[in-house]
Amino acid sequence: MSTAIDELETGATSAISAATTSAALEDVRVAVLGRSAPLTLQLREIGQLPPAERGAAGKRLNDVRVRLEAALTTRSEHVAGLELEQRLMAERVDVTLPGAPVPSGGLHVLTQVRRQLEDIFVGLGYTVAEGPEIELEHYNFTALNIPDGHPAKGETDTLWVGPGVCLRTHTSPVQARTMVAQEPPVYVICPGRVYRRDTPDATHSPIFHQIEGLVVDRGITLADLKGTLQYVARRLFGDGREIRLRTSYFPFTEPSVELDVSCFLCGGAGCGVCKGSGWIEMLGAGVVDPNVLTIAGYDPEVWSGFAFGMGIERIAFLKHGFPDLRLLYENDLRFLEQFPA
Ligand code: 2NM
Repeated sequence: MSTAIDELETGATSAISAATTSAALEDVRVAVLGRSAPLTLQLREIGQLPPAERGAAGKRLNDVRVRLEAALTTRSEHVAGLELEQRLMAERVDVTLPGAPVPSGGLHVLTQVRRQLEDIFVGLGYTVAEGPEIELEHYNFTALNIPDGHPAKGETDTLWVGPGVCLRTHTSPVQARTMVAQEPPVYVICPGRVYRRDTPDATHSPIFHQIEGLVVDRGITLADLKGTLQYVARRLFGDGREIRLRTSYFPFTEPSVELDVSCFLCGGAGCGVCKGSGWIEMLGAGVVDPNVLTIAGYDPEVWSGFAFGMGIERIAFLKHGFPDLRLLYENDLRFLEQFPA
């Protein structure tokens, strides 16, 4: 019996050491110390032994049991440590790995062109002024020498909000307000959204964007306008560009001109973009009409100025050559992503 118990203990001890998972160790525990384990059965049968043998046999079996329980506890702690280590290895996170990419937005191509224009003029010493999009008739028309009955004031071109109040049809009213608010010299540009009664198509939009500029100082002439805008055209479209002025008409300037820039595609030889002329219209401009200065409270005998206005959409179109203005407003990423910034 002594030998059998020794063998049982040896076998149980090595089964305990061999278990490498807590599940396997639990199976061993049931097999070694469970209700139907040999050791348990033997302990239960001690009562059957002759009374003289009971004490020694009971102590012997119980010692084995205590040692096996201790071995199970020790092994169980070891296995728990192993399992924790395995889990930590399996669940390890490499915090140095790059994260999932987050797509980042960019500036709309109109914003890019507007800022480029602002940078050019700020570099020349101009300041940037803004004003209301809902404008008084006075600043949108009257102060700009646009008389009652002028077609631009009519229902067909202007969106009237109420009597004497409209959505501004250009950013010139910001310049009219600037003149009222400050004494010359004035070097200002006015970027912003403007509104006209137009049916949208590839080249028209009822809402578009302008940058207008105004200079008022002593001795300003058409030559200052020409030199300034030649510099701007070359900054925008490249050093090789030429400009030309064609006579035009605006109510607020006299003389008035339209400024063409030599075609960026053919360089002036004539192509599809410039429709064979070699020139592309870039903006309107002129020497500020003395009436406009007078309405603003400036003495036209002392001060003179030039002004100009351009469509930002048009400049963006001339720079990038896309086929349809409406692409600028549809927010189709396939279009917008072609102008990363
Ligand atoms: C243009 C063309 C020519 C212009 C004039 C003024 C003001 F306020 F000084 F009278 N602002 N903008 C102007 C002149 C605008 O746009 C085609």
